[in-house]
Parts: sequence; C-alpha cells; structure tokens
Amino acid sequence: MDVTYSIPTTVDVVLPCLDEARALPWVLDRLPAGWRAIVVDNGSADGSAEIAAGLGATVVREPRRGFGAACHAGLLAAEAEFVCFCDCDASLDPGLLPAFVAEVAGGRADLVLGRRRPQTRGAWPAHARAGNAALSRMLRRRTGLRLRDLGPMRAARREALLDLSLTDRRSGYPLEMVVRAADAGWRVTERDVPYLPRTGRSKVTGTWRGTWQAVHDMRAVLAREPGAAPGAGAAADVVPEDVRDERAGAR
Ligand SMILES: Nc1nc2c(ncn2[C@@H]2O[C@H](COP(=O)(O)OP(=O)(O)OP(=O)(O)O)[C@@H](O)[C@H]2O)c(=O)[nH]1
Ligand SMILES: [Mg+2]
Repeated sequence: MDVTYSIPTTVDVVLPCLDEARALPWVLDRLPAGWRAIVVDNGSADGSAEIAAGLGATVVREPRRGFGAACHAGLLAAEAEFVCFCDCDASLDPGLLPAFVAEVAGGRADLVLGRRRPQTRGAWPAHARAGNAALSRMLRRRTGLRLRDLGPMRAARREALLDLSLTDRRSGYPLEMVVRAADAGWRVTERDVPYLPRTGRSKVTGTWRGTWQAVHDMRAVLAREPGAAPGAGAAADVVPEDVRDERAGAR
C-alpha cells in the first residue's frame, strides 16, 4: 500500500557557502515555500553573506574553514524537526528536497541521499566520478550499505543527526555521516537528482588538489574503527590549499 504523507513545513535547509554570490539567488529562489534557508557563510570574500541575508536567508557565520565545519554549524543552528543539506553552488536543486523529507517523515528512511545524475559532460568530471565510485565500494565493504553516490544533498531528522556526534570538519563530513548512520542501524536510501554544472569557479571537484584532499579526508573516515575518535587533522582548522591559492590572487 502506498501511503501519501503531507510534507511538513518544519524544515531547515543548511546551505554551506564559500564565495557563492553568483549562485545564491538561484539556490534561494528554489527553496520550497515555508522552509528556512540557513546559509552558513564560511568566510566568503564576495559578499555572499550580505546577498543571502538580503534574500531572506538566515545567515550563520562559521569562521573555521572546511565543508564539514560549515555543515555542522548549520546543523547546530537549525531548530526544525527535519534538516536538509544542499550545496550552495547551483549544482543541485533544493526544490527537489520535499520528496526527500517525505521519505523520512513517512518512516521509509532515516537518511535520504541525492544520487547525482550529471546532466552535461562538464557537470561531474571523470576523476571525481571514479573517486566517488571507489568510495562507495569502500563504504560497502565497511558498512554493508549499497549506495551509488555520497552526494551532498540529504535529509534526516535533526535530533537524530545530532546524536551521530559527527567530528569531521572537512571533506570527510558527508561520508562520516553515512558511516555513523549505518553503524547506528539507520535505513539509508538514495534518490536520483540532476547534477548541473556549478555556477562560479570550482573549488574542489574541478581541481586535482581539492579532489586529493577530499579523498584523503574520506579515507581517514573509513580507516577509523567504529566509535573511534577522529585522527589528527580531521577536525583541524585547515584552509584548503586551493582556497588559499584563490585568496592569494590565483583566481
Ligand atoms: N570547497 C569548500 N567549500 C565550502 C567550504 N565551506 C563551505 N563550502 C561550500 O560547500 C559546498 C560544496 O563545495 P564545492 O566547492 O561546490 O565542492 P564540490 O561540489 O565538491 O566541487 P566544485 O563544485 O567543483 O567546487 C559549496 O556550496 C561551497 O560554497 C570550504 O571550506 N571549502
Ligand atoms: Mg559543487
């Protein structure tokens, strides 16, 4: 029997943001009506925070650099029953999130992930796709979960997420979330989502250095024993080198 559940409007969407001024208007415009956008500004130098605030988002400032630092600051600032995550670079459409939340609210899953389906050649470079596939295989060996992607678009219950006590503050954060969810016996599902070419300059996937750092952080997560503390550096205040380069004028 297929039961239809109404979509709760008590949803906060965490949007980690580092220099995404050009993408923000599109992203915030796609947010489902009545949902709250929490834009976590991770030290942007392009006016992202002001643009987000001007467009009605709640802005949280997280000076400690790192994707995980930004996501976790958003989770701590959230208040709604359900929390979603979505990149803030216009590569993923937050308008698709109600179906994610419906799965959680309807009791069919505890964590829903967006499986990225690239819409154009340039949306997801081959090296990033290959790295992601390798990680999915490692995740399966480590947890038994059969996922085809470890995408950043997600939904879960806020309190349950907090109970996972995630410690990674860099690129390992999304993987750590899935590993700990699996260890806790969560039902993790994935839904296809179109993956669009990002707006603005690539910081991670489109650069070898960014990709290398992401793989490094994620391997560290997988190497950890269940319940173990993070290794040195996983929670460190490290500015990714590619971002340092950008700050130094390489842009
Ligand atoms: N790279 C990076 N992104 C951050 C950071 N803090 C917040 N973000 C945001 O996290 C989201 C994901 O980062 P992206 O740079 O899009 O990473 P990606 O999708 O793997 O790779 P590209 O889109 O090619 O750069 C974006 O919305 C960023 O603005 C940070 O310290 N580093
Ligand atoms: Mg991106």
